[in-house]
Parts: sequence; C-alpha cells; structure tokens
Amino acid sequence: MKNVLIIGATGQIGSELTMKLRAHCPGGNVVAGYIKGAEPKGVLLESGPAEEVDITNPQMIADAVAKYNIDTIYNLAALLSAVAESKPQLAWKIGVGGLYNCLEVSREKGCALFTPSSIGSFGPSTPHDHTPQDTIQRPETIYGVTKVTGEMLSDYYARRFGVDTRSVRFPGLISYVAPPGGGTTDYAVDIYYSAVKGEEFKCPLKPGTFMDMMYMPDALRAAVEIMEADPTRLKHRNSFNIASMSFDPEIIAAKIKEHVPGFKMTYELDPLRQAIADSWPDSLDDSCAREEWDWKPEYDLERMTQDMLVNLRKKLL
Ligand code: AKB
Repeated sequence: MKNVLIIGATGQIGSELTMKLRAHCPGGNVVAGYIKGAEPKGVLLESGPAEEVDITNPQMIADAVAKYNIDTIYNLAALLSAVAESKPQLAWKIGVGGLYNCLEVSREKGCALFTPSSIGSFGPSTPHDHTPQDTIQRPETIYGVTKVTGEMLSDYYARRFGVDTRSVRFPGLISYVAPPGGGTTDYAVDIYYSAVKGEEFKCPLKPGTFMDMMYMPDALRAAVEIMEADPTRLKHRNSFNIASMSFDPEIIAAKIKEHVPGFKMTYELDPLRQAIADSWPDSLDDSCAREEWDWKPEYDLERMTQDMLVNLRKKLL
C-alpha cells in the first residue's frame, strides 16, 4: 500500500487513520477524501492532499483514484446505527450504493478495498457470547442490513472479479480525538468526557448491557494490518471478528471511578439504543483473526481508561 484514498477522512475513524497512514506510507500519497460541509482542517489538511469525494458519486471516486494513482481505498463512509434508523434510505444509499461504487472503481482500476463491518452485522438470533466468526447474521437494524450486504458483496467481488477486498467487524470505538456521531456504543466515549468535565453522566443504556468495545489505536492497527496481511493465509475476507474488551455501563463507570473518585453516573434510557444494543452480541470470538493474520489487541479497559483520561484532560481542561 503506497497511494491510499480514504473516503470519509474527516470522520471518527478517518481523521486518525489518515494521519496514521501518512506516517506509515512515506513517499506515497494518502488522500483525505471528504464531503462538502466536512472539509479537513488543521494538521489533517496541512499534512497531505485532500479531495472532495462523495461516495454516492462514482466519477468523483474514479477521478481521485486516477489523479493520485491510488492502489488502496479505505471506504469509511457510513451512517452509524442509531442515526441510520431515522434515515434508512440514506443509510442504504451510502452503505450499499457507496460500497458498490467503490467496488466498481476498484475492479476497473485494480485497487484493494477496505470497508469496515461491525458488531451491528449480527442480530438477536446470533449466539450472544463468544459470537463465532461464521454464524447467523440476521440483524434487525438498517445499519446491520447494510453491513451484512456489504460483507457479502465484497466477498462476491473478491471471488468473481479478484478484487482484493478485506474487512474487520469493528466493536464500539473509543477515542479522545474525534467524537462518534449517532452510534449505539457512543456512550462509552461520552462517559469519559463527562468524567473529565466533572459532570454527572446520564447513561442511555441499562446495567447489564454488554457490548464489545475497542480503543482507537488498536482499531487503526487492525485496519492497517488486515490490508497488509499475507493473502495466502486468509481463509476469510469480509469480515473478521476482532475484539479486545467487553463491558457494561456499570463496569466502565466503576473503572472511571477508580481514577476519578467523585464521578457519578445515573440512568436515562434511550429505548432505540437499548433495543439495538440488546440485539447485538455481548462478546465476539476473534480467534480466526488471531490465526489468519496474527491479530492481537494491546489495550484493555484499565490501559484505555488511563490514556483517555490523560489525553482528555489535556484537551478539555
Ligand atoms: C455504532 O454503535 O453504530 C457503531 C458500531 C458498533 O458499529 N459504533
């Protein structure tokens, strides 16, 4: 991977992945693809090229690929699970229509393509504990439907046309850099902001709601490592379970309290997010990723909490 196009480069994952890849691919072009109204700023803008690339416009993708001789596309455009429920048509247009555009450009120009899937690709009939790599995927959200469709379409393009499509199923991602927007797992980011600002946190999910979560540095490393993995070892492509920690609101609140003794959490449930979270796995089995490309997380809840608190204090206080 040398010349990379990141579609959705100013979002929660994209803003950090762009910077990581710019450091990782010296001498290459790592292009920050953005949409109108979400232009890159600051170091993201100054450290490399940027192009307007609307994923629903295949010509814009093809033009950026041709202009920078792109060999790898990271397709990070998506509406997250909760917001997608209020705009299902747009979620499909971006999640599936946008992916189709990326696949077609990749087929024509010979690009490798990364498109994240999610724990949201599973549903209530999936085994909830240690969810296997290959299992029932009958999600009940439009987000999940786009993710399962995306996994299957990406595998089809790999089989049928030889497009090098690869993917991981991201858990809820936690970071102090760019906030998520409209996800079911967002509470696990918001809780740290409240703790550092000295505010009481109103948790939208009830105690006992377990979900997989991951610290952003591990997620970024997974996104790079899967694209650089030895293809002869890959039995799966779209998409690998990856995991590092699973907790419920009580566990993360107790961990924060160890570091911020005055921290207080109360509950103000969001029925939509609760229903989505209840339909998702409690914990994933990531043994295939470990076996096929040596995936291994570096952050557990304690290490992540220390790092989040140190960096959020620098950012907010
Ligand atoms: C969401 O909550 O929608 C995302 C996800 C787990 O895919 N963070």
